[in-house]
Amino acid sequence: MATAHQDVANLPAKGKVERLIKLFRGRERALVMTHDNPDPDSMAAAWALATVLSERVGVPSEIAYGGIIGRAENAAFVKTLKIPISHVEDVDLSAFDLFGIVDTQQGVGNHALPESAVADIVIDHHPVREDAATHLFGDVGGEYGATSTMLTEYLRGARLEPSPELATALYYGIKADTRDLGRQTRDPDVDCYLWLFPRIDRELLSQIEHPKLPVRYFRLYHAAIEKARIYTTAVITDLGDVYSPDLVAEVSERLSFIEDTKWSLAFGSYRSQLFLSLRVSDRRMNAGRLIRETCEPYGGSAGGHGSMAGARLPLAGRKAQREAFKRELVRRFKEAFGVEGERGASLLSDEA
Ligand SMILES: [Mn+2]
Repeated sequence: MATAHQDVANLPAKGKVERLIKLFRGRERALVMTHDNPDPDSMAAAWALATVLSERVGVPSEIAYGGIIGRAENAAFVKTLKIPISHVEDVDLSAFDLFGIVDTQQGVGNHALPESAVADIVIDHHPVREDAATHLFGDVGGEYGATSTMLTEYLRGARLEPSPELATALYYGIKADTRDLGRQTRDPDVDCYLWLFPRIDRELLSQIEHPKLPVRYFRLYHAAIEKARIYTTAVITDLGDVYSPDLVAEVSERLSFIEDTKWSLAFGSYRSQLFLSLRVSDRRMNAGRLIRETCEPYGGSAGGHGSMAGARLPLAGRKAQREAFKRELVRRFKEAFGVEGERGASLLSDEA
């Protein structure tokens, strides 16, 4: 049986926009939500969807996020492009009669939409995690390296010319999610990237890509390198407390470049939650599945795809209990990486 999301996903972009108009014209006010601790792909996609809803569907739309925007590049992204995004705590949810979420799905749990509210619109490039047929409009999965690519197609289907700021946001969203079109990149990503390029503001882009960094950023990196352990093909590092959860992914990504490693795991705590980020450079492995299976028994939420994945888990108890919990997690991951029993070596000593 074809589900609603397959229906929509198979339509050309113009048909998707027409479907949005058919379903939602006449609604009063829309709120589009990113995933928590949003990355540029998520924010650009939300902004573009709000633009389509406002300009073509005729529903005034706003965008919001949960968690924090911590990475310097992401903070610069919001500031430089003047992205009109609010924190969900500053938003009166009862003022909206249309809800969308992008770059995640309702059941994944890493978004601030209350459980009582069902998203009317879900647009996400990650593999389908739930029956999107429960949403009036679900465009999920497909051949996309970024949700920003999907929304660029919507703009093109709607014949909407993006502002230089929105074009730059989408361009950077695609660039960041696909690591400069080198990771999980499909034809539509390249096509939209090229379509956006003449429309972006290159000076703004440069400001976003090369931001000033706070001192604590370098301290965090210092700790990350000091604590990293190398096990034959894996590197694992415990960041302790982090000042922003999205730095965990950044460190995991950076350490994944260490030669001869194919697994990189970083974790750090922020406000009684443990954030984990996994990078896998072996195409036969699936980071998303592995992190879900490994973290499942501990509650929280997990998600991702082939080469990158993340999870967050509740951290309870005293320091000793938390440390024991982290050791248990490391043991499980080492087993999954095939390096169980190895003592590992410090990244800073010659034995590594
Ligand atoms: Mn994405």
